[in-house]
Amino acid sequence: MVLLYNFFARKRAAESAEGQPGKPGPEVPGTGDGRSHVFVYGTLRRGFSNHRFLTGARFVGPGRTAESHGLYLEDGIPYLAAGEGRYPVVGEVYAVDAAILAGLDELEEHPRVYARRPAAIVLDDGRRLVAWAYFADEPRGAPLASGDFADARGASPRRGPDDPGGAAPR
Ligand code: PCA
Repeated sequence: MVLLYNFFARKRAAESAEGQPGKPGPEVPGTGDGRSHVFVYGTLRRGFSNHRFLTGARFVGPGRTAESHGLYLEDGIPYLAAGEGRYPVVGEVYAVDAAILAGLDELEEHPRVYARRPAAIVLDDGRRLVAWAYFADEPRGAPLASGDFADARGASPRRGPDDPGGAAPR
């Protein structure tokens, strides 16, 4: 009974952290159930090379950044550049536990290559929330014409074996 109660209490907490249509979400990227929300816009997205790092994560929904940013591409790898005002950047939100988040930080070389910072997100169904996103303070390559990595010619379906930032199977 208590277990069941805890299950529903956690579920409610997660849902309330996932925002409401047109309303601003919470200020921190937590879900209220001990997990964190993360917004992914590049190789971590479904169908791309690093998606397996989200194994065990709960998919919350597709969305985009509430603010306009820049999205750069070099060698098939995208870089989110804050404050460039080009376009909202398209991606997906997941609820992740501390172990998954630590794995993502390692993969993205936070805070050296990508810095994980909160971003305001609007889900496609209209809900608004705040999620972690991997920003690049020194974006590499050239800006894309759209904020959707999937539109990019040369969006890498997988990281090459000699890419030092690549995701070796482990
Ligand atoms: N992986 C992270 C940041 C850029 C990348 O390729 C992501 O998908 O959000």
